[in-house]
Amino acid sequence: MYEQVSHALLNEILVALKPDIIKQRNMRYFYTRLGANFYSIHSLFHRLYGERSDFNVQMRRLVEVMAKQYIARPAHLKKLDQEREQNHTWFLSQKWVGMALYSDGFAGDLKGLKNRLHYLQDLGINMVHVMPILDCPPNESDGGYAVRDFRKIDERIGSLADIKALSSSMRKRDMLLTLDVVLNHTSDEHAWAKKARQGDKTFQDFYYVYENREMPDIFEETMPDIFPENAPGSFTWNEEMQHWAMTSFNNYQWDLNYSNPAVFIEMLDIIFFWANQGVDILRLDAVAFLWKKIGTSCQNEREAHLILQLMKDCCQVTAPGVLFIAEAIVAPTEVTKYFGEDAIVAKECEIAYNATLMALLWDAVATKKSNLLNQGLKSLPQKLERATWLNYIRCHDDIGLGFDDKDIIKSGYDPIKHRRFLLNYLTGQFDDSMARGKPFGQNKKTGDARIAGSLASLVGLEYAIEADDDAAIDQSIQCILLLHAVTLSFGGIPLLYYGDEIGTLNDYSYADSEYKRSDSRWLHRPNIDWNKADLRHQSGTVEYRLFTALKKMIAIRKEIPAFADYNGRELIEVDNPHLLVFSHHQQFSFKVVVVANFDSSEQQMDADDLHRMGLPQIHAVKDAYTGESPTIVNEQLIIPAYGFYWLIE
Ligand code: OTU
Repeated sequence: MYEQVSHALLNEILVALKPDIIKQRNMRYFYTRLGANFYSIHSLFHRLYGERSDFNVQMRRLVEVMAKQYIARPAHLKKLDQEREQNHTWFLSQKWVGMALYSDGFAGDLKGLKNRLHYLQDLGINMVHVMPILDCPPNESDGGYAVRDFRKIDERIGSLADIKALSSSMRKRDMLLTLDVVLNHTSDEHAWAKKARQGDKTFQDFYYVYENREMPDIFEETMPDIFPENAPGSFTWNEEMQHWAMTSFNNYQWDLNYSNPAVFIEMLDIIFFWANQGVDILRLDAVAFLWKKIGTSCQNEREAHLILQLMKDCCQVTAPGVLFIAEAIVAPTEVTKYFGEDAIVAKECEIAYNATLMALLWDAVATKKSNLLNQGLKSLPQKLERATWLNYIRCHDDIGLGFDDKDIIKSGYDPIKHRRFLLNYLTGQFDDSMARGKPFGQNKKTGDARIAGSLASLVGLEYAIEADDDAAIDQSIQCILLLHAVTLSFGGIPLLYYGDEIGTLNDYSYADSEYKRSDSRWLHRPNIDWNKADLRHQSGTVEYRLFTALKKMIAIRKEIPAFADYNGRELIEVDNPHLLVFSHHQQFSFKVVVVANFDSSEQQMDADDLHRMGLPQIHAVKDAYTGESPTIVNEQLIIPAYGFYWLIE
């Protein structure tokens, strides 16, 4: 019955669209895909907005946007859509290796980035997440996440023509382009917010605005502070509008109201706009926050998932080759839901940030032990088959210690004391810690705190260079490589962070800027010093040692099909608290066993263990990274300090 209703509506919509669309040829794929997805699109839209009297009008507008953007989609991208539909697990391959970078910090602007693509290619990077580039206010921009115009590029960084040139140059090099769509909020200077401020009710409905504190007070009872130091509370009074606006993040970032279908349709149109510029992957920012409900934390609500499912289904019709990354820095049990639930293929986002692994790796660095890492990974739910992780060590944000208290307890620690230890260790407050992080987002109410700092400075390289301590320099380099050896072999797309490939240290200059001073994340958003980067050609330098080793590691990863992410990873428990051991097995490819030692001294593992991991010929085993046999003494596999193996037979 319901199916018939939705079918009748589809026909009605298509008839209404006809005069405009009938002139267009090649709508065949659009119609086929719309037919295949309409039932789902209609049900989701109905679940979200079915109560409204203008439901059918909004539904028609939704299909109109899909059709118009399909017509606008360039032919070469339509061809790519078809190729990817046919090879729909293409992104699970081990050949993808990503890097996130700011185009200005990395190369001045978009033109500069295009000129530096060869550097990335040389390292082996073939997926680039270009951090936010859209028009935003010059100062109150949250590093580009407070967007003023979703269709305009920040003039300081470039133009739409530059992005087109960049994307076509990347396409020729077989590199994927990733850009952000900031779904949850706009800058308070966005045209919608300006109209809302001037009293336009239509646009006030785009946000959560209230004339008195009644609703804000109720919401704030359960909404956590995201930026407790810079922007406590979740609402901001606007003098001009004489209303409160919901601002989960900074007070100049107004939360969009997705209970209004007009907001959904506008944002979908923006997704298509960027898909049509040749972007391969869209990073959907802060997806956990998309639905607000009184009495909840306003994160991970069921409706937030429905919105993402609807976006995905609509994208399947108009630009099916485009993938979504879920940026959901949430509990391990929540994060896998952003791939989609109850579905064999991902029905929300194909890719998600693996913040769990990231935080656990930092625990292993600080404790030199792998017990919580192992425990946390055990608790990470299985994901869907057509879905994959972005595995990273550092990114432009802070390190949140978001692991589960239960896992901390199971690992033998007290949650409060252990988190305090990690914060103190990573901010260098112990004598034996060489880490140079800074606290971020300290919350006096909850005692919670996160950590900022560059990878190199966090693992002690900054300290070691200052102290002119060669052994400590060696150790820091080894630790950087160890961490990459894990993200490159875990299963999923490794995402390096720009500068880490040459050991870029903390950048303290942000303290000079009045607008950055209070946000310690700027500590690790560097401007690349290309004179230093050139030292990568000079043997013996830190830059050379890191760059050449990572380049080699990336090249080898690409040659090991077992690293493709077909959910074949198995965590292996061994009798040594410093080791992380896991294997990948796949039906038609050989097996690989990864062994990582987080301790600063050499460790051993029973070589017999390799038997049960599926590598029976112990003496025929080779480390794929060095190409040599690993050291085995008295039937013990020897793993050097901060060493790792990628063992194959
Ligand atoms: C994201 O952050 C971005 O990565 C941040 O750079 C932005 O400031 C923020 O959104 C607002 O646009 O929303 O789902 O430090 O990890 O805010 C998680 C906390 C997010 C970030 C968190 C994150």
